[in-house]
Amino acid sequence: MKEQQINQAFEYAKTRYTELGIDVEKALTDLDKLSISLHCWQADDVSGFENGDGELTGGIQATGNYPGKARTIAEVRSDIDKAMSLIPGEHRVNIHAFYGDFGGESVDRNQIEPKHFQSWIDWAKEKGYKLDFNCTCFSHEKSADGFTLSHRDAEIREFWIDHVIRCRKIAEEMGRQLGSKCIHNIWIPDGSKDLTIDRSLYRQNLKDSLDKIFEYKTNDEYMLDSIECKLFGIGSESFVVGSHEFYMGYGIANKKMITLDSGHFHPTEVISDKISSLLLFATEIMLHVSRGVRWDSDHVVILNEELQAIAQEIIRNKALDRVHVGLDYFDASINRIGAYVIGVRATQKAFLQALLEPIAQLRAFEANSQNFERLALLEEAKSLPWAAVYDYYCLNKGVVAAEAYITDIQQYEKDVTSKRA
Ligand code: RNT
Ligand code: ZN
Repeated sequence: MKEQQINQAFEYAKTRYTELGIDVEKALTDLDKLSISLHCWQADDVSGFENGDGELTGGIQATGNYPGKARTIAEVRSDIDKAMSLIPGEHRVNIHAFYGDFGGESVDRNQIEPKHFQSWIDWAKEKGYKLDFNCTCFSHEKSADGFTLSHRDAEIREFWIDHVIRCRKIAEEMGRQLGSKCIHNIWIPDGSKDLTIDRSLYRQNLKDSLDKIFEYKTNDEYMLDSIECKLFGIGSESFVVGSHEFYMGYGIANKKMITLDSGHFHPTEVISDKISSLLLFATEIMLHVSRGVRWDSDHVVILNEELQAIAQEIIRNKALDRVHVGLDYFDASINRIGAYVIGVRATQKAFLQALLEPIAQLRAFEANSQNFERLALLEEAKSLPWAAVYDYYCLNKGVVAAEAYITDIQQYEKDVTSKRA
């Protein structure tokens, strides 16, 4: 698409939105505030860089064997840089503990320290990214039987408590050095394939472990804690210790942020409808935007109805500054850099659509019980020229507009990823 074309289409879009009382420039300023946390684990199928066998366990799976997966930290960073160059705006990178820069040494999870993440911090500083962080309580011999913080064995629980506290300290250091609060998210795989009798024992253990973890007080200028629930995983179909009720209760009672992952509920249950409830009781929330398909919770994010609903709920609630948006999916069957770019651009488009909604008019219809009018305007809003506004946003940010990123990624594949054995 030519620059002139983009500008012309934008001018038309602006006129159209103005007719509806919508300020396009304001929408663009707001969109620019949406800093999306890009998960580092799409680049290498959640393998990490420890010295082990790298087998992914914990009820999550990256299926597919598309060539070109990142094999080193340098390759992950290069792929993320490439993806970032095709995404307008300023964003964050979400790192997992097993992506530490261990320099070829075996460093167990209860030995990691901020120094193992200094090269990530330096890279982020250089590129202008902010960082988020996660403890890694899976793909490890001490999680092999499916339990970590809720384990029956106190020694195993202690190991993981130690790991998570270390991770919170690392997150604190990331936030301090980068001058932006780092969110440390706790997700554990704990659960079982089949009927479990003593559910309360595991949940009591998890509660006690979390209490111990949070006894270490971090500086909340530098980091924020979040906890993530799940309904079921692969191999933990019948019981998951950290259910929605568990973390919702724990988070509200202990003032910890709750992470809602869009793939972590019953296939017909959506997180968009949880946002307005949660925001009444929590100051901030974290999202793992994903796309569940049947049994899988982690397909590449696309511009579907639920993504649009998530964005609408945040914008209609004026909660852009209270909801942290991160992505979480891993598709090993397509070009992995392409997977990043598709997901982030889809998320931005959903937010832009929401920012361009004729909300005042819709609210007025609703208050007047004009429900036909409300539905009709919602339908019309879907086909307003928001895409022209997104193209213009890309152009303004010096990023290729529309489908042009496809050839860019093909070129990177040709030059870089296809050469990886
Ligand atoms: C797993 C959770 C969790 C992970 C990452 C790798 O179901 O969604 O957030 O995807 O920690
Ligand atoms: Zn998640």
